[in-house]
Amino acid sequence: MKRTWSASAGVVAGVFTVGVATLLAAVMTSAGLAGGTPSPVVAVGGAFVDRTPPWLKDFAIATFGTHDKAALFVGMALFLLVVCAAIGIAGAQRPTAALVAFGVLGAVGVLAVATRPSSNALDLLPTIVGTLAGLWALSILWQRAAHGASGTAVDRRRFLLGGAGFTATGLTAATLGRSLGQGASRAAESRTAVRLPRGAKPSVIPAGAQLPVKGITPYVMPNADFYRIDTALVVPRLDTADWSLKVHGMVAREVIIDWATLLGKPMQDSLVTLMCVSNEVGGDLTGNAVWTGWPVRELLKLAGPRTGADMVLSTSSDGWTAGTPLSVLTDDRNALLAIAMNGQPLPFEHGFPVRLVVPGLYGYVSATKWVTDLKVTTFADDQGYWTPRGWSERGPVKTESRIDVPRSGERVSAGKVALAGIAWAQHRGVKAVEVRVDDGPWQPARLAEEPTIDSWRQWVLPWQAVRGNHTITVRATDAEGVVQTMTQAPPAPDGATGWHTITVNVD
Ligand SMILES: Nc1nc2c(c(=O)[nH]1)N[C@H]1C(S)=C(S)[C@@H](COP(=O)(O)O)O[C@H]1N2
Ligand SMILES: [Mo]
Repeated sequence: MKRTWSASAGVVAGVFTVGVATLLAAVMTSAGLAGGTPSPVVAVGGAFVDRTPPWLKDFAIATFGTHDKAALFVGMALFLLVVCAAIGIAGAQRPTAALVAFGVLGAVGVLAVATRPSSNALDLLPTIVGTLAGLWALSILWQRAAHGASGTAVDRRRFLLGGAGFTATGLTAATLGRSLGQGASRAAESRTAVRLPRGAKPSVIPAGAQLPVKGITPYVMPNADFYRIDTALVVPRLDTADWSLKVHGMVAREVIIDWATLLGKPMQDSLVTLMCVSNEVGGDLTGNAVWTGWPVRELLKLAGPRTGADMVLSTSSDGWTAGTPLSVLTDDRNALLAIAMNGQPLPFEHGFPVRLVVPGLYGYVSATKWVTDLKVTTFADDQGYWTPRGWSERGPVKTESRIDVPRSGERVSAGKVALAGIAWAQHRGVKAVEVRVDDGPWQPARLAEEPTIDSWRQWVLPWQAVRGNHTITVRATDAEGVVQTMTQAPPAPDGATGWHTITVNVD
């Protein structure tokens, strides 16, 4: 049997397995039969993401940006194809060993599904059925290959037909399964049906918060452009009818609040800049929006936190957690149970129907999307998702600033050029921004209005550009008078520091 024949038999069996399992998983999910993550591809990916060390996460975000999930799936597909080809080739000499190897591959998938949050026995079915289907395809193709590679044209045609049939079926099933999974129509309908209550205190954004500079980051980021970071390989699509949030742990009384009750609470608008701890100096993993929600301190007040508690562990529907200081959720800053983003129900990617938005803390310790559970506890007893993975237990946002205009490496014409960007020191506020050209003196930039200390602040400095290559550096000072440190630190464990520097070409 020719090598390419046996290798392609392995690959085809792999494609067939994934297709069958994906379709079955999607059907079960839409029928409401799944508890956790029945798709082996999503489960293996999720298990991988949960075990990603900080350096690899940094590398992935630095290299692929917000396409890191697509990159992971491509990587997994390539890995699977290579392993399946190898199994196919081995099968030419040792079919039993190869079948066992294929079974082991399936067992890895089953294990991944079984260890995902809230998985049940039924979730294992798609991977098991898919693996059996793959084994069946493999043995059929091997038989035909054994004849076809050396035999008559008829045998050859039978192998090719079989291979094409399994591949086409597998790919169709996978595509169908994916589109079924994304449909999640009940959730989409429930989002469309949301009538947002008017914010009791609508926040007015003064025109002066937005500087008239071409290319500057907009003061308020449109939802479609807002950065997205999370561990969810498939965006959770919850139906408001199924959503509830439970407050328990060190409380006087447990409280469960459902969607209708939450919607009846006095809502409030807050401008808050979210910031990812993985953001490099000069990076774009940050966004500012108007969030509408009910202050979480009001909900916590109903439950009555007991003395000694100092942390709230919030959990999402897909099992992700954040550990936030209780004091930050109960003080007078507006930490919200947010239901809207820039006047729209939360997009699914940003946590529909309800997420936490906490001014002053990085997202990984505060901004739980798809939030369904609040446990009042202590830092001594509980940890958020990223803490055992090498990230700091506490995550206050560090003072930073960024140059948006011109872009680094851009060519500009000599003469008057606007240098502009944003600076942030959430919940402290930005007092000053200074800019340095080459080795010149620090010059104070003009600051836009600051509607709230919880958001970033735009800055601009007119510059008389002269021919040549120039280095531009920016630094901010927070409202407490502390100047942004020049000491360079990587994102892990608690946020990058250093001055953002760009080079421009003036001609
Ligand atoms: N459920 C859930 N919520 C989450 C995360 C997550 O992985 N899962 N990631 C957090 C991190 S690290 C950040 S920076 C913010 C990003 O919010 P965004 O995607 O709406 O911009 O969400 C936070 N909330
Ligand atoms: Mo993050």
